[in-house]
Amino acid sequence: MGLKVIKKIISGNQAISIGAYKGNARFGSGYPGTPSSEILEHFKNYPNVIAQWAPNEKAGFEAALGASIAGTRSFATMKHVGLNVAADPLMTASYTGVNAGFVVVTADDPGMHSSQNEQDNRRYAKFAKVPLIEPSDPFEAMAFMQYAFVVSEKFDTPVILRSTTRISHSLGVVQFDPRTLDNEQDLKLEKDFRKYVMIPANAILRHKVVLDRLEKLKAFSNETPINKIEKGKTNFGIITSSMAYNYVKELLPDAHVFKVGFSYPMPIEKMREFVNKFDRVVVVEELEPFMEEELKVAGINVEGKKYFPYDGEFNLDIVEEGLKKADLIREETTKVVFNEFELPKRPPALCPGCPHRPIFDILHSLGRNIFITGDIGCYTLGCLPPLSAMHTTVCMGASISMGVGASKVQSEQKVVAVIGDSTFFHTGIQPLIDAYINNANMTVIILDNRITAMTGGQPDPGSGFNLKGESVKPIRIYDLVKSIGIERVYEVDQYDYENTKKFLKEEINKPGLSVIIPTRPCVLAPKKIKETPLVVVPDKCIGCKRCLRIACPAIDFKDNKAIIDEVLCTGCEVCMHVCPIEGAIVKKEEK
Ligand SMILES: Cc1ncc(C[n+]2csc(CCOP(=O)(O)OP(=O)(O)O)c2C)c(N)n1
Repeated sequence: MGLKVIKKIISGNQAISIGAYKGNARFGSGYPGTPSSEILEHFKNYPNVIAQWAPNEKAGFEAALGASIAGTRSFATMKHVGLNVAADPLMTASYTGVNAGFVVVTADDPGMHSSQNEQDNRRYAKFAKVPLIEPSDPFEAMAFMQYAFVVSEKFDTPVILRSTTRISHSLGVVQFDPRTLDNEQDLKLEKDFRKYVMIPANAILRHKVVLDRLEKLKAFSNETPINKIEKGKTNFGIITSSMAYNYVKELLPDAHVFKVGFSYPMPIEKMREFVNKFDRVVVVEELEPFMEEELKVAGINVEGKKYFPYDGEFNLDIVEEGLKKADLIREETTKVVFNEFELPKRPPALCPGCPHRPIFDILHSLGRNIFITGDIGCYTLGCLPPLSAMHTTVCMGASISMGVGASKVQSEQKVVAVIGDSTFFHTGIQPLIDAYINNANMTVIILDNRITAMTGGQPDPGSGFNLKGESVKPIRIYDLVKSIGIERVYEVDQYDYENTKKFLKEEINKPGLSVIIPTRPCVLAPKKIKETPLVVVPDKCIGCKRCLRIACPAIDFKDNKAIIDEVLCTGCEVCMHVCPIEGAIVKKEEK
């Protein structure tokens, strides 16, 4: 009886998880971040696998590396900026190499759909001297992930698999047999002092191994079938990879295309031969001129970024425009037009009932003499008008540490750092220790909604459950902060608006370090909160618009009066507390 072949329409992220499973990976660890989060969420559903969220990407990477050395194929997932957090182990894991296959999945975000920058993580492969594999659709995402484990073991190296938002989140047909190859047993745990203990004496030797491996990888890159030439009829050639490949194929179906799947080290000799066959060769790549630079350094004459932007996500129009500039397309191509009409703009907003809202409204009302260092999470929306209560946002965990610096060098503005619970566990703890040991004069607000809301509600160490949904004893942030030695630590109920406001004002104006933890949970996860909605009593509403300044999507304004959408309202009562007129906003049942 033959094996049943499954054909499914799935996302790139689900395909990566299938590739991992088919590649016999039994351990996956990572930290959520769009567009990578769904990989582990899918992987956890396979039998006999361990899938877990780590508090940050460095911890996730190292857990997976440890599993590899202990003999189990493993992988770590993260968004592109997550690799900055895991860069420290990456650079040295290149030296140690692996035992069982070890793959680092980075999902980059060209266009910054949900990121603070659009760094091109192909550069990390060159920096760490490890191989880089790039799929261009969900089918390849599965197949290349599986292949990545083979490459990892063959060359004794971590392998980076780079996806992008468009590949991770788009759907494609993926055909696979449920459980075929790579059905090997785990390897034995490996103890090898020279290989895994990177004291200088060993690292000096291992660096030479890395350089030698790189030469072997260069040769392999010229041979691997995932670097392939698709013959065409044109007198020019195109070199492309990742999502850009799909646009090229759509716009230039007859072109000779060198499709790169193994992007570092580049298949330079194979490319040299390819380029020599044509009058002109143009490199079409999103973001950085990574391939173009490598080719030019090798003395290969190609064109590229002079026709295409260095920033933003590619789409069909952008690639077409570039190809026209390069004079490779003359006539208009026929395209499906998706956006014939302008879609209304939908600025991001905190959800109705979001427990972050009252805190930012209070901070806003405290005036101009506070400097608010912010962080990354749903609460970053507190920077937008009308709340406008955040003055910096750089990267996860930076709120507290930047606040330390700001509080040390000036005394005119009182410093308040605002950070979420998941972000606090990620990279906020050490900065808080920094604030404590250096006597920072600041207030730290840890918005403990007990979930990683921004990325879709993944559990964090304070949630009380793990990626598999099993209960675990939550870490109480209050206890953690107290254990550092900080004396002024308080939990507050921010729906008790007046008292919270009074307390925050007092604390922020006191000298020294204090930590305030608003404890209301997220209204969406893990349980959707929906209490009795509020209504406006039209006769009492004076149309002052104070309630509009809390930016709740449930509140609108018509005929000079506020109105509340009962379907959206969760009954948090914040609007009722900020309203200056007693009885103008009430619970529906009291009307
Ligand atoms: C290094 C890094 N990893 C992951 C992310 C993606 N990300 C942005 S905010 C965030 C955590 C948000 O959770 P929390 O701090 O609890 O705030 P909430 O969204 O719940 O308000 C994550 C995972 C990122 N921006 N940077």
